[in-house]
Amino acid sequence: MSSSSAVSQTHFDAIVVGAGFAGMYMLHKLRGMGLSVRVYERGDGVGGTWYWNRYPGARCDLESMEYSYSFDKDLQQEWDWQEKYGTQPELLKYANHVADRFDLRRDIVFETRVTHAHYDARAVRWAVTTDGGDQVTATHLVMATGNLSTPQLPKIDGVADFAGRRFHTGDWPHGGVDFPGRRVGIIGTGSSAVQAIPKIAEQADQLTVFQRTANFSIPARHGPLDPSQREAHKARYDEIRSAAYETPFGIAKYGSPTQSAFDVSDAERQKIYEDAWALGGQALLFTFTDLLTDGAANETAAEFVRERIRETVKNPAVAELLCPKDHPIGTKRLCLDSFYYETYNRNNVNLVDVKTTAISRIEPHAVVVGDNVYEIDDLVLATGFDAMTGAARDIDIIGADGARLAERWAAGPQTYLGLMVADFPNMYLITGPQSPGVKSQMILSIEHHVDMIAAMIEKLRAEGLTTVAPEAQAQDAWVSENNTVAHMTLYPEAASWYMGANIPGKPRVFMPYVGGVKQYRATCQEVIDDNWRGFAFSDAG
Ligand code: NA7
Repeated sequence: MSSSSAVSQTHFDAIVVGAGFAGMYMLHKLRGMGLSVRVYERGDGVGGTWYWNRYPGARCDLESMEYSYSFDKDLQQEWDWQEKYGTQPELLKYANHVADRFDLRRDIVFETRVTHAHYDARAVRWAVTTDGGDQVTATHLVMATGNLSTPQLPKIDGVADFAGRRFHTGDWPHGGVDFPGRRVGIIGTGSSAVQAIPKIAEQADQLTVFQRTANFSIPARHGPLDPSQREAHKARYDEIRSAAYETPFGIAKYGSPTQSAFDVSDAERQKIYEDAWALGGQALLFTFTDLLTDGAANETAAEFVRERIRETVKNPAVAELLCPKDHPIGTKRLCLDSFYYETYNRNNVNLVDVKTTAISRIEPHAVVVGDNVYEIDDLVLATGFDAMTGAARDIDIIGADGARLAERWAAGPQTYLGLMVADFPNMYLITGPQSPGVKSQMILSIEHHVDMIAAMIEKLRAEGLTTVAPEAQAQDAWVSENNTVAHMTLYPEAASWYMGANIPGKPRVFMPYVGGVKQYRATCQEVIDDNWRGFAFSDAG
């Protein structure tokens, strides 16, 4: 909880919504500039995604040496990651370490959800209301609300009436859950399920997986981080971080490929895929330039993975059901796993296709699919999130002249650089839609945005101005650029959460910027060098 002196204060230079990795660094940065800051966080601790997603097997799908803060050299030198890919407990420990190290908690109000944020043009202030009854104002409002933070219950009849234990992977009980002796049903086969299924299968009496869309998954090849490798990485940290800025996804390990899948012979291509598969992680997607732009090139990689599935899963019918055939590989988030496909060789695991026949209803003790009744004790919903726009739309945000964010975004998000929204002065998004965010090393993108937001606030201060907001024209051009770039790729072909396709009724618009981190950063730098082209800085007071 915040200190009592902070609690009694009612006006702040900035309010930050969310104390995940974005909110924590924003707080630190603004405090360092001498601003008064209050952070509201709905959990009772820091860490965001890593606070909520505590399901068995939860891990980051990017390697820890890269998926970590770079803003403080001492922090990155003193922290010793133990595993190649951070586990949820390790990532949460890191988040808490950062909160302690920079004394962040004194400005964070936990277990409090922001419900309303209304801009008062006359006062040049945001009025913010919380579910805890706080009514405070701030000159700047920063949405550090995350991209995957609004868990979705599936719209299936009876889901609310399930009488056994019911869990969502994105809101998992803090004490953990034991499954021995239980018949468990899990709905969903996205990244969360792919990580959880092997772990739950090891414990449960019986695990039934309800699969609507088969996803591509690649072995992560996790393991402990060799201390000598860790030290070697640390010795070159600055160089590696800088190299990451020059890559498409902000990941130094995966640089830009240089040749087309058809520049090599079939045998050479096969060998390249085999090497990438042996290496594990996302390497396979970075083998050729055209995997995400050319359907035929993509199909070579997709079929390679299907062959691995058929090789691994002993029952040919189950293997075929697990082979993704309705979207190009990489156009939905590529899953990384540890023995996911192998799990289907266990005799306590059953795969049910709910694409051909959808789940009809959930009964108090069963999932019903057509004529089949699957009796279960526990129901795990690995059904994902209202991604990228859900958290911001959950808050009643009203900008200048009564503009409602939810209405402005009714046909899809509209932003300038994924950072700000026209008519919402002094409201900033960290890794908002139409920025690389989820299509990049998230912490790198968070740091980039936090630094840009801080620079805008600094500019206002230096020039004695009060408000900044994007110009409508600049925003329209960016939205259009975002769509153009997306449609040069295969991404829009998949019914993914990137497209809003997992939420009934949500507009189908491709939301992340996929022109790459390098290009995005170059564009932002040009904007800044051109005196923040497209942003209107003014003295509204
Ligand atoms: P995802 O990737 O959105 O996966 C959700 C899964 O749940 C997916 O397989 C969905 O099938 C399935 N789903 C959702 N609703 C239903 C219904 N009604 N019936 C059957 N199946 C359903 O969420 P995750 O939590 O796994 O991962 C989110 C991100 O977190 C991930 O990309 C990483 O970045 C980390 P569908 O594909 O829609 O047919």
